[in-house]
Amino acid sequence: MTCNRRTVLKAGVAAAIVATFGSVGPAFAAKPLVIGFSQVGAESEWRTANTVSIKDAAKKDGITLKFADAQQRQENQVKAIRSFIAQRVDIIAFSPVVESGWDTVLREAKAAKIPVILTDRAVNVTDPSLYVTFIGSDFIEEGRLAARWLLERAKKTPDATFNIVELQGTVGSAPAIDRQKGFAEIIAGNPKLKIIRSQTGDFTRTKGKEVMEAFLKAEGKKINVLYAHNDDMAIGAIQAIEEAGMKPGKDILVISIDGVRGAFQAMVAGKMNVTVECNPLFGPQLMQIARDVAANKPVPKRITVQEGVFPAEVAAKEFPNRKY
Ligand code: GZL
Repeated sequence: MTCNRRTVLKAGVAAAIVATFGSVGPAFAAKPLVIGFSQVGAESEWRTANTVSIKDAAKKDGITLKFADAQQRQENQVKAIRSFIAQRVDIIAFSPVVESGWDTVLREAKAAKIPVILTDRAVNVTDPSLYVTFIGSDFIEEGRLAARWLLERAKKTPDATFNIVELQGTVGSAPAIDRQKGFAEIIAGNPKLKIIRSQTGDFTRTKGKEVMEAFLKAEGKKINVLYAHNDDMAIGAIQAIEEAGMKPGKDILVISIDGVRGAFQAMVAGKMNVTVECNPLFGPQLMQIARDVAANKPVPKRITVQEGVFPAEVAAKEFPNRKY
């Protein structure tokens, strides 16, 4: 084909594209999806891994992520969501620091026709249409799994009674409410398993240590078991137990939730007995769901993340495979 004819052909194709799409240039580079994401904070190893998973997945997927860290304060999340609405993002996603107090701002998102995806933690709202779906773990089941491990362990010493102290997560948060519920459900009515103290450590190592120090001062050697709602509080408490001259994992059994690296290191060192996995690596799932929501595809109202239980006996073998 002569150069002249090729030029004429190209001009004809370009004219056809302009006639169809109105232009040849940017129309073909579809606008990237824009997600506004409000994260609880950076309070634990789990949270850090969750943030990395979400940011990496957005980058890999060519999605523009507007990320806001709320430093564990609800008012900062409300502000971030309002800013996302003002910026007309395509999707709002967030991990609500506590369950209640979201109706007003979610109604504003609905009025602005911006779909909302919940991740990690649930909300208590009067109108479930205020969010499209919730991706996260079953915290009640995590509490049950933690208690079932203790139930099995208790069978080995049929005459012993286990006095339990409980380090709860952030007051009013879904994981704290549900991990307490699930654990209590399994030990209910069992005279050998008794919770003698329960207090929030706000999911952080520092507060976990502080509260465990108070428990030890009040109850001392009466304590047989620590049930911590996350590994960071358990790791802080382990320090307090050692400073009190007791052996964590032996004098006081340590049961925890999350399955972060620090927990596996503690189990390999014989200072923690079991951790129930709570998988933070749902960044890729979130991006896929956001694309489906943006394309008006039907999505389930509840998407549960699968996870396991890791007793100390398997920690050394499992540790190299851990991804967070
Ligand atoms: C659970 C998540 C909790 C983790 C903590 O999905 O919300 O918050 O268990 C984190 O480590 O702080």
